[in-house]
Amino acid sequence: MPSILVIGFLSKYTSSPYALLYSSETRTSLKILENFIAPSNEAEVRNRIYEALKSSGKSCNFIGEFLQNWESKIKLAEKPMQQISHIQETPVKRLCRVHNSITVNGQFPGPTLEVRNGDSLVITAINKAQYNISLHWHGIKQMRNPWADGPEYITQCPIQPGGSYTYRFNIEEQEGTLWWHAHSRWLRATVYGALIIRPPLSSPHYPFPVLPKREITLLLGEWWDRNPMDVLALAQFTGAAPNVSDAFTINGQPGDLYRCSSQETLRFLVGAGEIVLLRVINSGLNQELFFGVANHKLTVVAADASYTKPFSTNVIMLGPGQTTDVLLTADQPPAHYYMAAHAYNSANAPFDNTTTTAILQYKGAPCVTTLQGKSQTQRAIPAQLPGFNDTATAAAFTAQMRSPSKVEVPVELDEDLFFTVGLGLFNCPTPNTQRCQGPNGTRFTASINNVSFVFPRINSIMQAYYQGTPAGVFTTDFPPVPPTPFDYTGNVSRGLWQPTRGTKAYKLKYKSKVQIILQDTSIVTTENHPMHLHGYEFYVVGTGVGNFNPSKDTASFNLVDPPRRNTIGTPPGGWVAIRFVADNPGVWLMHCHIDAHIFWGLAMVFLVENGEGHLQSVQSPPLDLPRC
Ligand SMILES: [Cu+2]
Repeated sequence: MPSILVIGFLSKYTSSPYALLYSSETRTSLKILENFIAPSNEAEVRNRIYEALKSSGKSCNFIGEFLQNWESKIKLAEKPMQQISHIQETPVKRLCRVHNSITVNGQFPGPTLEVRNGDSLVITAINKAQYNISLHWHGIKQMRNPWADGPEYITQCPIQPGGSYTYRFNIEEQEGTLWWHAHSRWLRATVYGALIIRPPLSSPHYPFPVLPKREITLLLGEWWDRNPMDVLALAQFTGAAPNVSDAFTINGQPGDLYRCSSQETLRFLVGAGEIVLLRVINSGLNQELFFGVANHKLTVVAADASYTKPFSTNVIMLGPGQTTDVLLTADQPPAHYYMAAHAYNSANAPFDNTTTTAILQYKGAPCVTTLQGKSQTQRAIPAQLPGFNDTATAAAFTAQMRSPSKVEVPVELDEDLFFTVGLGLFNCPTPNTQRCQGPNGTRFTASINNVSFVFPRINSIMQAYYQGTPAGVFTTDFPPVPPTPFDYTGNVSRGLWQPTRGTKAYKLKYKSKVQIILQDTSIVTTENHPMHLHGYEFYVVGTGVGNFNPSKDTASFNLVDPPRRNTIGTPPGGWVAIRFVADNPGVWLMHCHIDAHIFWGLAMVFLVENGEGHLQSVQSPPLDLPRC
């Protein structure tokens, strides 16, 4: 007979979630988990209950019985729609130290938004922190509604301390895994969470070859053992590269391979033979990541909230901003298996070479008996990940992405844009001073088509455009091609390493058909730059190494079933071609999702003009839109 009944439920929508467990042995109820942080989904809640039972001294066999009989009865409380986001300082202990991290509702990572295609969301962000902040709903198209997109000084002024702003937007024709994060300097290091869009109730099934019994959301993050805003401020002062992170995390937890972490390593329970949908999100700031699960194949079924033609792989690679949904079949002997992520480092630059882990635990995984006669769980089986610089594996993985069937890709182009994407160095009048600690006494910078983007301060670009007051905020002379053509991936003359600064937008006519070649450069270093376009999804029609050659490379484009994404990496020392129809009027940021690069200027803005009439024009701004 099981001796524990779950009589209370966890709610992810209260500030101090808890579970009540009733013990028929002692006829007492046990309130646990009062201090636990961020119950983002049921699997995690089950895991936390398991951990609480373990630390309450129950034997492995007892816990096994509990899992077998009762674990499936634990359910999260039904939602009210998440409505209020209190942005506040919260003590978070990682790597043996407590930091006052900026969080949403005291949770790290922040609450998961679980919605359906067609839902309308109303989310009030109340800023109780000491920093200006804004929130971005990464991958949501925000049709005609740039006001809810979030990047500070692009579509809104940031929410000042003490202020609030209500984001109102609809989910239109989108399903899958997205996420939300702060879009203000480096605050997204701790202000982020998953945004899961399920199919509508009218047709609730996933279009997968097999249907999952469980879903597990994995937010891969980066942790600094100091205030990330100070890391950024130091780099901005010195001009050198910012310090790399001290840990990677899975749902906020570094896992077994870091100091003071293994007690809290996340465990996700799975029954033998079950099919699990893993929603993997790279919410890290600066690092592309390889992810894999020991001894398990992964079947990719979606990326960036677009379904893909299923394919099998041992490992996936995600740049910051990207998401990948995979199906995993629990077809291995009952045991504990590591789920792990570490860097894919494409650049010639320092990086965090640590590995984050969580554990996939089979129900019925055998207990072992220690010499002292205690029962305990087995060690987890390690995951095999590619080498840190294994570009071949990263490229082979990305190359397999396809849309499920034939899609409508723009063929006749109205705009044929060629953007160089890369780093640079600003020379200093007096090299090697405190403010010039970059290579050879310079300051790091980055640019697209030799323009290093400067975020405006007096107004957001969207507000200035809407009000007809662009002067002093932005200009519309962003170049469609590099001002000086050069051998982009060759040995670039030092005279081309220094871009100009500017806040330049590129105008697009409503419904124009756009192609952009994103060409990485070898200035300072070649690198995978995960380029993210706000307000759109685009088709990735081609990619290659070296310099893009239109006469040769265009012929190899996939115009039949290319994958649809919102973030795509330039191969290091190569190019990637994307296409979309500019049917969403407004001001939309395109930028590298490596935060170390965006503040150096690796960004630009598209200004998509209104079409005809109300339904092809930007909506009116909400009354509570923050002012600068
Ligand atoms: Cu970049």
